[in-house]
Amino acid sequence: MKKIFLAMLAIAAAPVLLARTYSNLVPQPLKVTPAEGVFVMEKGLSISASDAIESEQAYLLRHLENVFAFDIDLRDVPVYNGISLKIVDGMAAEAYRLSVSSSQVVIEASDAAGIFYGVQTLLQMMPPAVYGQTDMELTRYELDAVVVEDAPRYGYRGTMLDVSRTFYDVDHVLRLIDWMAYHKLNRFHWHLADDNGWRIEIRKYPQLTEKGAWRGDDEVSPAAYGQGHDRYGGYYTQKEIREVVKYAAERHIEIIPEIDLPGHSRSLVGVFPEMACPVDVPYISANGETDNVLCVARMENYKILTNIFKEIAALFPSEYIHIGGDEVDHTSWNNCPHCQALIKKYGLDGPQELHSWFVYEVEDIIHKLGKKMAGWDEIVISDARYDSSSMVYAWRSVKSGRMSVDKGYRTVVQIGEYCYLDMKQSPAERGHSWAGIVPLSKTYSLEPDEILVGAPADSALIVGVQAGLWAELLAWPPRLMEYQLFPRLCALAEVGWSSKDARNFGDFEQRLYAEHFSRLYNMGIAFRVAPPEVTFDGQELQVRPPHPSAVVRYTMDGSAPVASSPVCRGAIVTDNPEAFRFATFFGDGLSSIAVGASNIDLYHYIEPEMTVESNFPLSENNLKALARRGGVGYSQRVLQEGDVLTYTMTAPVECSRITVTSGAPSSGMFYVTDAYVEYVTADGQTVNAGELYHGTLSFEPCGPVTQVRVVMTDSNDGYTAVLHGLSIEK
Ligand code: TNX
Repeated sequence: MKKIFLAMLAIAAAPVLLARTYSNLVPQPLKVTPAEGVFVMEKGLSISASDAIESEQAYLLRHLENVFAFDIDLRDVPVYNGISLKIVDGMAAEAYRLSVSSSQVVIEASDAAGIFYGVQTLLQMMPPAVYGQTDMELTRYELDAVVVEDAPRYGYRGTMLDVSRTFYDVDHVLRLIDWMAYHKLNRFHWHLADDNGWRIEIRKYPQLTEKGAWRGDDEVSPAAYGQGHDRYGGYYTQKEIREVVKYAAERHIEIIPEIDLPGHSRSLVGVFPEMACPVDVPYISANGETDNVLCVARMENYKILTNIFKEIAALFPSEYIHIGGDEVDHTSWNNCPHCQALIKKYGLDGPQELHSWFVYEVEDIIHKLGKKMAGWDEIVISDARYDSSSMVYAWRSVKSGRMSVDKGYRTVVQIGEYCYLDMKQSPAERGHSWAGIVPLSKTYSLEPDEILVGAPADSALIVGVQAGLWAELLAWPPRLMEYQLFPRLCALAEVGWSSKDARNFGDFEQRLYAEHFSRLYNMGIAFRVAPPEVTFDGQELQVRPPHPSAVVRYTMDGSAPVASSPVCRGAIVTDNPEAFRFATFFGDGLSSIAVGASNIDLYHYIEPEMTVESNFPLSENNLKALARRGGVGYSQRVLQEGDVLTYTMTAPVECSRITVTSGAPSSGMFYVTDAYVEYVTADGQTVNAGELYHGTLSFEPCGPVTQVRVVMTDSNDGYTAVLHGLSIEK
């Protein structure tokens, strides 16, 4: 007991006793040496910098202005009692030294990027309002004296955003670039074209954005991922792209554009169907798309790609262009006489080598434009030998990363089980789970050197790490992009920046809770807040907040807590534990998912006998499965208006609530987009229970129920719809 008490005291007391303005930096710097004294920031404060780093000087000024009531002078020569930004010789790329003494603050580096990162560290020593959301008018602020000597572990520290599946406008992208910069991330991988939207204006082919950027009933691509019958989409003009590139460069972020080929090309093939193989064999890609693969043997395609990449090369200063190369369905190639003839002509060993042949051709196009090629790790499955400058993004596994470095390629680590921020953060949350559940601790635990274990490859081939945010599940609910990115992106930033030895998850979490969450909040990010852990011990609900200072609120009626719900301040004695729900709150408006006690049944389900029928194709086994709670059935075609799924009870069922749900069990994809539910009562009444909302409807029947019908009112937007057995509560 005493030991536990002391340990608790240590956790609780440490930040109070030791907190300095430099205590909670993220990512953790290489070396922090405390010094004596404080630097007082007050009226008369100046920031000096030479012309070469004027932009960093202005950036620092803009942020400091968010907290100070007084004006700050800009100088080009250092003054006593000021902040000086200085370019000096002899430091590594991106490295900086930040010295705070009682007389001055000096940031030194050998390049502007280093100065910029020194500025970021200085901002983290300021009140979080420096990021601009909350009002602050300080007349005085004391910085604790310290020397921070810092340099990144990796030169490539990235974030990939898929803007094809969900479109993010320029404003969103610029905000993400700001958030990346605050975390010393320096590569933005812009996934600009995939099956579900072509997002970049190409002057030579205006059709690509006129048609390929939009989905909906009358568009070249039908809606996807639950967008129903809305027309949706968007694209960036070349003018906007230039603005974003410039904005990113000012924040030392390089943008690597990606056009995903030769699979994931539905938005291209939808506009130019002749770019696909001239065969009519159906296939469904890994993402549930059809007609999304380019023909390798159609030489005209390479001319079109050359024209497209020519414009892209001119827009992006990055030395790399990413050409995708992932998840190609081989069906059309296997059936295409031209592709088969090409295989024969060059003696290729099947579709995997045909894939490489395509990548060689595109690599050649990229080289002729003076750029280097990057691609997903499938491009190195075959024995192909691309140019040694080509860069591989390892995403499938640690093993595929090893394969890439073994073959001598520069490799970016974006391995799904750590880096895919579209994965769920806990089982009850939204997201994919094919690469597992990816909580914050999992992302933090990524050790890129792991891909070298058992293989004598050159560790310098690991150029860095990257977070990947795929967007097929991000259109709803609002701001899910931020929820998925943060705080996991903070963890990844630390993996990419901090030295291996400096990394400790407990310490990282402590810094997050003590200060970094407030920074994220002030950056305006709707980050994920972790729910409390709740258990029932037979008498009391035991509530463990995610961290000691977290605010947990609760309800007693099964509803999700809101900002005005009472605060939970300890254990709750109750004989009705099922009714309680808890959530963690942060600031104004951020809250976690609502949870109940994890060790009891929160709902009392009944499982009455029933039969299920449909007037659309569903297998016998699926129909049987749908007669049980938790059972799942996949429609064998796109649902249409007038399709009906009917659950018929063997005897009238008395219950308090019935919930109709749909969508793939793990991800929620392919839910029923347009339908209402009606039920029949024991006395023969038919009652309309309402429309499905994002594939779900819960209702309280007005009497014993004999039948429930799901009636489709329009066509669905996936090649299948995933239906579920009813959940019926006592
Ligand atoms: C795999 S990662 C994909 C994407 C999906 C993602 C979903 C990669 C190169 N391909 O097309 O969006 O999984 O997690």
